[in-house]
Amino acid sequence: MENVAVTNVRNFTIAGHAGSGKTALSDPILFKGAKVSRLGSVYDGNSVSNDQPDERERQHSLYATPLCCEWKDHALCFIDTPDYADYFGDAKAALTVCDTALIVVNASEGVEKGTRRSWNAAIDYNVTRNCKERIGHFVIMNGKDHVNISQVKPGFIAAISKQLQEAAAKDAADD
Ligand SMILES: Nc1nc2c(ncn2[C@@H]2O[C@H](COP(=O)(O)OP(=O)(O)OP(=O)(O)O)[C@@H](O)[C@H]2O)c(=O)[nH]1
Ligand SMILES: [Mg+2]
Repeated sequence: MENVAVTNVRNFTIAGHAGSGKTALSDPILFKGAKVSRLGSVYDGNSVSNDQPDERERQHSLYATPLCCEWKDHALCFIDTPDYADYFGDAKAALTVCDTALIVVNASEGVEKGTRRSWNAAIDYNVTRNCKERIGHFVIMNGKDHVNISQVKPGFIAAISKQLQEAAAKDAADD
């Protein structure tokens, strides 16, 4: 990590609805980045991110967990966040300190309450404000093995983006 140029540091927050697979995305990133030698699993209770006893017991993230690894001359510094209502404050805090938000969406469920909440928080906290490239927010489609992939392609991401933009506009109008 100490040999990585500052310009090659990427930081992002992983947010989204509970159970959409935020932690299940975090563990393989660490594994692929050779930070850990064994792939962690929420289900098996050995996730790197869900490392607290109450997280392991409930199989849900309850705290924001900062993680890091290297990937192709880049440092990936990221935060896996909870969507559990009482703990969403940690997700908000994480979104205030990152350049980019990755919003994980379950392919079979589409936009859910927590998806909207995370998306809106990323906008509220203007996540891209410190990022010179203005990378913005990414939507990650997860759980593709749960659905017939031909059902979600083509246009799934475009449809999700449209739904999120409409939801953000509606939520703003309701405020
Ligand atoms: N089959 C399948 N299971 C998945 C996938 N992604 C996640 N899961 C499983 O779904 C469950 C929930 O995944 P998590 O990664 O804990 O979800 P999360 O978004 O971190 O949930 P919270 O921490 O509660 O907000 C776990 O048992 C995962 O193993 C996927 O793409 N396919
Ligand atoms: Mg989690």
